[in-house]
Amino acid sequence: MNPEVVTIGLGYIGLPTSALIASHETNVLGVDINQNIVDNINRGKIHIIEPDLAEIVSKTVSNGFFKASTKPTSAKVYLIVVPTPFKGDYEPDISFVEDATKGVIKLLKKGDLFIIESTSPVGTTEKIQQLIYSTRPELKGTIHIAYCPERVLPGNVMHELVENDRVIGGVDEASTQKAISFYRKYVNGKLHGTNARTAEMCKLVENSSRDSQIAFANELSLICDKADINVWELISLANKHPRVNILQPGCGVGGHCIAVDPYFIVHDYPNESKMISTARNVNNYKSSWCVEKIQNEKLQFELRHGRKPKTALLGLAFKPNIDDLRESPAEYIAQKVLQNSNNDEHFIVEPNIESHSVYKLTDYKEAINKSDIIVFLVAHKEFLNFDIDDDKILLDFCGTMKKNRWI
Ligand code: SAJ
Repeated sequence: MNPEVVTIGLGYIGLPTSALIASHETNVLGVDINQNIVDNINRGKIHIIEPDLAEIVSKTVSNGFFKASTKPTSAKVYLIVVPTPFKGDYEPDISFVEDATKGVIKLLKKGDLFIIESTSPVGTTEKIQQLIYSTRPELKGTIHIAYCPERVLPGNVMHELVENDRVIGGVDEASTQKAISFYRKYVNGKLHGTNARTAEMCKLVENSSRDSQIAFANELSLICDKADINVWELISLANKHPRVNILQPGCGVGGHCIAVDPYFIVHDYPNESKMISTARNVNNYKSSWCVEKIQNEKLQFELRHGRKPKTALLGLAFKPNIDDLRESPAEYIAQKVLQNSNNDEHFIVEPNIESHSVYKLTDYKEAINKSDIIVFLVAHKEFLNFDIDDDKILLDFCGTMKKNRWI
């Protein structure tokens, strides 16, 4: 196959993006360092759970438009969709983006389009431009380089990839326009052109904004707990105001985006990002607060009944109705609660995964029936409107029941 598009990274975003492009009868070569992922995709199978993705991958692989490999080959468009983790002390690590770039530098030729989608600190695209031109100076000014962050919601990726607006920032105007005309073939949403630095910051700001808004809701939940006010009712009433839209408190903020991206700003602009950094701290603190509430309730039960309670911890994923445990506050809470305590005092429940590397999972109905204390960590659909005996103690940190004493 002579691919028109090479995507580097076949994860939560790279794989759906590759499949979408291939579904438009464009030859796509998806590249990943993991041989198992590559083999799996070439058999038409997928390694992540995402609605509608399996069908599109199976179809595009079987009709020959989508192929996977561990090595890139020459193409017209290169999309970098690899992770950008931290080194320690929340210092962004762009080495995967650099390595992916190094892997295609020798393949680049005049007229090619090189796009980074990976969430990146401001200035990354310019650094990568330097990297390309320092290795291949003869290409200077002849290729197009742009940054276009993904902004899809896990669980709704195939729809949002097509329908969401995109922000596209080139290292120069010609690059911006070339990238816009590329995405126009696959995206129905509006395509907004800007420069690379603004596009990079835009991605970080979107998720920092959501993190700050969730922090506000989480802070309210702490205040309401002290003030003996039902925070769910309070928020629903405040939101009746035409210009107020408060989000929902939870057991913390997880996932590989909102709990992570704000640090890209805080690390690079520590003196200017006080609010963004405080929001992170509030959301992290909310998880520790939940651990304390659970420990406290277990202790009180023991004092009252002269025996240790059985406790059901409901949900491990980072948000409702998904199987993704990345940066999950619920998993963190379970780990803390189980530390130094007897495992058979607890039932761990996660209906969206079959098994966990550390915990034995229990069916939610069994866990609820057999427990004295029921802790709602994630508002999975299975847990909603579930009738629970009055004699059980409920700790609802995610608003499943909306009426309990704790939030
Ligand atoms: N959460 C709350 N209360 C709320 C909403 C969410 O506590 O009212 C929690 C969730 O339980 C979860 C975390 O926040 O732990 C994040 O969940 P989410 O649904 O807000 O977002 P993600 O991480 O699944 O996806 C986000 C999205 N960004 C925004 O909505 C601004 C998505 O569009 C991005 O593409 C994605 O991050 C990403 O890849 O950056």
